Amino acid sequence: MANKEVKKVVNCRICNSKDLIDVLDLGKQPIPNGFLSEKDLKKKEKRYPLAVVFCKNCSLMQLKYLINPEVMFKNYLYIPSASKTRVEYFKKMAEQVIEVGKLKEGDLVVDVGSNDGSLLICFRNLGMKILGIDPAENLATVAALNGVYTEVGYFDSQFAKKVVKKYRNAKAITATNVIAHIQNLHEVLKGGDILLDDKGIFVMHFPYSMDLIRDNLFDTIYHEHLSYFSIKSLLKLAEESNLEIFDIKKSDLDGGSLRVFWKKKTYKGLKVNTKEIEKLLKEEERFGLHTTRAYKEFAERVKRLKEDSLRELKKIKAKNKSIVGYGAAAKANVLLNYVGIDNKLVDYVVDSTPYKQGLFAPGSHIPIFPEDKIYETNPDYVLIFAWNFSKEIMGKNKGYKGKFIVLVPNFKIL
Ligand code: DWN
Repeated sequence: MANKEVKKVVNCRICNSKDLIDVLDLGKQPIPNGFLSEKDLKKKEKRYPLAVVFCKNCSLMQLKYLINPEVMFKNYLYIPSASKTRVEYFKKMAEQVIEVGKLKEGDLVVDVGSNDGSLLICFRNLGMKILGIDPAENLATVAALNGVYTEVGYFDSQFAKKVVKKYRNAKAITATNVIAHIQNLHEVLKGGDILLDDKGIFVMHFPYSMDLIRDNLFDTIYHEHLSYFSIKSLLKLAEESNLEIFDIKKSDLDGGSLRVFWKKKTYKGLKVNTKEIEKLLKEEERFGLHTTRAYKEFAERVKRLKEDSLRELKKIKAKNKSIVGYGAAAKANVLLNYVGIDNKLVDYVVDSTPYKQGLFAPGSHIPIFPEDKIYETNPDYVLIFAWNFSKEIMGKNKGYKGKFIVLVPNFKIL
């Protein structure tokens, strides 16, 4: 590879197969959370290839090209606490983990990819001891302000050994929207096995590939997300591990996610919900999620979505109407760059994250403002980029008199 920061994937990260089929190419894009300052705008922006392949053997959809995680995660601007809906989910997740894992007051919960500590705070409020693990130095500082201590680094078996030595085994490990960020999944499970108490549970939460494929959620494909999990691929991943999946629950967060519950194979205090897991696997088979056809059709729909969206937005502009964006999400940047939307079509984007305000979206260079800006300029249309939070966004902006639009799963005026 000419660019040393980019590595082409040759073997499937779960089953090692070379039978990887091209699915969708989203072109060369800047990293999705690579927001720019005014000074940065003068510099040449780095772009990296963004494409996905599908493993015919285990049905894991995955990125075709990987970039160095340090480029993406060392200084990270995304925080979950900017969205009320997500924090509500975290509260419920903490309650569920405590119930399923039969946790008691004072038990240790370790969150991998703990970010600003939002999930751990929910556990602390329920009487647990907490510890965060995250590679983002800037977020460890933010978490500390929330009273959450973070061990800075990437979670693997070595890191797990260090944590056990310094603290103790965890009664629960959580990992929300981070497993897809990690290159060596077998190492994550090894680390889980080391860190977990013999009667502990490891709970992972991430977007579900079946929802992504069915509903055209192509903008969740980006450099940070190396894997797009099907249940078939997860079961394959579990084969080599000392951990096993004992339950899987679906969640409607982010357009559809899975919550996957793991425990040590040796721990018999929790029953494996074989019936539910087999039911979910059958649903995938019925849908065709393990066939190349589903991915080819998805790619066709995404290409149409791009053409339709651009045409509709240009029609609006031709009538001299103004359009602004809502939610400078990572997925917003994928959509902007793939569809080819720039600051001539969208005047600005508003976002509740203080760290993003005053910056510019990578690639499109659209400026980011606090949410109130829409009441200053009263745009004709607000394009909701954070479609996963449409309800929350429309709910809190009842005073806005124009129209809301979404482009995913298809162009729609709401
Ligand atoms: O996995 C990941 C997910 C969970 O979070 C990441 N790799 C990165 C990130 O992706 P994202 O940026 O697409 O996530 P969100 O949570 O969908 O982003 C929503 C954005 O919208 C945030 O920047 C906050 C913003 N927002 C807002 O400005 N006002 C959100 C709501 C609900 C609002 O009312």
